[in-house]
Amino acid sequence: MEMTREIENEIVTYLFEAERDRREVVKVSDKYPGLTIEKAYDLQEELLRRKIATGTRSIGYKLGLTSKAKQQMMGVFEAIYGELTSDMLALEWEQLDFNKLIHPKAEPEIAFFMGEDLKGTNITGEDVLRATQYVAAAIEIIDSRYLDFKFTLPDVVADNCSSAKFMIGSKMVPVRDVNLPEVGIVFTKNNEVVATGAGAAVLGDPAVSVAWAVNKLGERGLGLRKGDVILSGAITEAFAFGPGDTIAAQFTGLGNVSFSCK
Ligand code: 0L1
Ligand code: MG
Repeated sequence: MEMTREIENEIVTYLFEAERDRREVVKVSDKYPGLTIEKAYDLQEELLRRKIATGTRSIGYKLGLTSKAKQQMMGVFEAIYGELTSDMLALEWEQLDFNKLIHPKAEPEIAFFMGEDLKGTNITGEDVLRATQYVAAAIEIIDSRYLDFKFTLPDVVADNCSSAKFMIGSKMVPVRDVNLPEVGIVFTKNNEVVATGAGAAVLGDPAVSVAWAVNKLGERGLGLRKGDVILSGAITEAFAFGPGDTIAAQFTGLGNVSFSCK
């Protein structure tokens, strides 16, 4: 079936309302099996325009499926990217409200803060390091709008890569002061270690991961802007949490970041 403008609008409304109403929905590809990745990125951009019309701001991007384990699990060979908006930024000292989410999971990531614009289709990890001002510890909360977190690659891209919330630790570190692949991380839930990892879990080097996103954005005429925040992609698997849980991540050289859920 041809993906007409009308169908595109219908899908964007479906995903926008599922997120707004905190509702799990049947994945888009069940009704539109011909949905391609490229078309899914068009839908993601349109979803962002809808959100911006409600008053939120675009503040950067996030990477998804950056670990070999997650790519293998989904049978894909490529990462994906989604959009970060100002309403997604959660504060460490405010409890996260479970009632405003569907079935959230938390994962530790490294946040990049851009000191310069960066755009192109041949960008390297070294270019990313040159354009980055600071890096910081981060936790991303993913919350797929699809039933049971089950989807195809185009589905998850259209759903803005399951993005929901993120929080950033208070320590901003100049990017040249840290060896990103070697950053060690201990992830805990209610003071129990649930996973450990290293920055290298993100496509071998988190800066290479960000470069991948810049090149992908470049193919669509987009790029990073000075002041943008970029989440590198998860260093460990994601863990489900609920009311009463506290999640924390300790990063060597980048400090800690944590939140609790009510
Ligand atoms: O941030 C992520 O890695 C999520 C990407 C989408 C896949 C998922 O929801 O697990
Ligand atoms: Mg993530």
